[in-house]
Amino acid sequence: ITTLLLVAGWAIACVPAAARDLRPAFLLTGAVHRDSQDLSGQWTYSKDLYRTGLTDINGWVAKSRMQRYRDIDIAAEEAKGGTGFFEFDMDRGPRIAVPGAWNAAQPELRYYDGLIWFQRKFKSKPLNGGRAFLRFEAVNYKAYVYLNGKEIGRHEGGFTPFTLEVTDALRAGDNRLTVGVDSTHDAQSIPTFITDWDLYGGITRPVRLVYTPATFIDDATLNLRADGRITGEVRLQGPRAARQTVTVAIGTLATATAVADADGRAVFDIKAPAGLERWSPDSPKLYDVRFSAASDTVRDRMGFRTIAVKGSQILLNGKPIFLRGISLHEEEFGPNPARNMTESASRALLHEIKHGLNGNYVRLSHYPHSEVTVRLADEMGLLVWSEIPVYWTVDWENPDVLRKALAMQAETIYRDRNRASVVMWSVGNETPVSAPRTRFHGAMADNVRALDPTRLISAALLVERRKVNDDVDGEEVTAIQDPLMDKLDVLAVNTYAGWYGNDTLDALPGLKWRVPADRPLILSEFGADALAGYRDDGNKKFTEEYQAGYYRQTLAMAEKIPTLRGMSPWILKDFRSPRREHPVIQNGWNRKGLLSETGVRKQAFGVLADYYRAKAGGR
Ligand code: GCB
Repeated sequence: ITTLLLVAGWAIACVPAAARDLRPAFLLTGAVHRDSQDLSGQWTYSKDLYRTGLTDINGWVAKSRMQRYRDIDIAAEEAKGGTGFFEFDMDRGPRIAVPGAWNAAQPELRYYDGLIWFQRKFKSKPLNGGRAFLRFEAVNYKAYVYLNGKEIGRHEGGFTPFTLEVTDALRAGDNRLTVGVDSTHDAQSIPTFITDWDLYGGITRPVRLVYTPATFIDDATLNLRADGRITGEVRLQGPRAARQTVTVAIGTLATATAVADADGRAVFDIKAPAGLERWSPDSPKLYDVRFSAASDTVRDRMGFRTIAVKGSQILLNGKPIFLRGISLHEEEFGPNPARNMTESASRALLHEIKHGLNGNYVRLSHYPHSEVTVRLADEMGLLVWSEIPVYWTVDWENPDVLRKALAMQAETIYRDRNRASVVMWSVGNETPVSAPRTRFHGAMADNVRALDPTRLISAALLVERRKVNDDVDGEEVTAIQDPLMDKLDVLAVNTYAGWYGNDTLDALPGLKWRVPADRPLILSEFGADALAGYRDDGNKKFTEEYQAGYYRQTLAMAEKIPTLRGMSPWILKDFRSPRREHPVIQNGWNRKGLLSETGVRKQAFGVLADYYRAKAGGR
């Protein structure tokens, strides 16, 4: 039924808000390791600001002349002469690199916000009784997918993968894939149109044609639990899915088998093998894990670790840990980022965190980052905070919006729950407290807990400055006044005292914090803009000296919060934001990076690196 609905309407629209099981119709876990064809490369495109390719006015405008997805050789039709005519031709359109955001591709597309059609022709191999799927890692923000002139599915949400079956629509030989991408955000999208980062429309992550046998492993997951057992599940799809024997092998350490139920679901609950090395940032051990059933095998590289909270401590593999982190947007180094996270781009960024800053943690803000980044975090040893863009303003009372958020959250969890690096799911960023908003986040937190009970839940909350008359008599304190705290494992706050507002830097270490004594707190953000190379004596905002001073004083303040268990200051590098239009300093860039957009270190980089070196015990 889900498949039928998926074809008929929006992939996310078919899931009731109350449903716990938000499993997408197909996951294709481990797709990168499967028999597949990468459709990256040069595609052609056609702008469609008035949405003529989708809008059908009485059947005539769109149908006859403007439907970019028609499977038709326009040049050949025109050569015939006669009365037929077309106002598009995807075969002869301009070229653009996929994956990548269109904003970086052409000056005329820098601030284009709307619908663009993309086309890629490709040859496929014969299926011989097998099945084929198109897997998109991300399309920002809505996608309309057609293969050989037939609609095969739609998706909403700019940062999560979706998989559409094309077994019946695919031709052995030449195929025409057309994707309409609409970057428009509105009051009901997630995020809404109000953010602090670039629009970045397009097919921003790889697209793959994946081949599977008729019965295949769609999902396979394993997790180490605190009690030392490894639990997980495998889900088969296809005519022979029921009652298959499923085998899992963890490197050469252990193998186990389980028998699938009538729905093709097999459950594992095994003792962790003796000699299993725990994954950690210091020792990011990964195992080659293989799941086999019917004639299919799925492999993954997986680490095993536990994460928990005890009192005010965060425990990794049972031991207290301090999160030495930084926040990161998905933007590669360079003056014109295209949000095209290649392995080398991502490695360069994570390398700065791990080895430049002496970090062990990264906040992947404000949305799920590329799969390549999360896999590299596993490989390089960085703990990850993962979030979806439920950010600032959201239409809290709209059940459709909640449904989108829950579906997006589920897509993220299903994508990344085999990544040892991911230790925390965040359910929101800086959303002003109100009853409808807290209900919304509460539903999200319950959803996360149901989908993945093994990881921690957090949210980046706002702090309040207020006067109190009890224990800190008459003094102003910085406090969290948010009922959402009850749903979270780790409290997190964004604080900008000394940047926004009128506090002097000298006042920061003296600010009094009042936070729960028995719960871990992390500073999910603090930061200040500085233009690389703009120097002064330290009193002027936007200079490197001011930013460095701000870091020194904020870190001094942080040292006085007894329950502080980590931080991810804002932000590793300058990033594009159309809301930042100071004509001397910003010109479309948020300058809170410790690195300039091209990777030049500002003074504050050294301040944080020294602090983290000391925290890590001088290593
Ligand atoms: C915040 C937001 C972040 C902004 C940052 C800023 O609190 O979470 O998205 O970019 O502040 O620079 O103001």
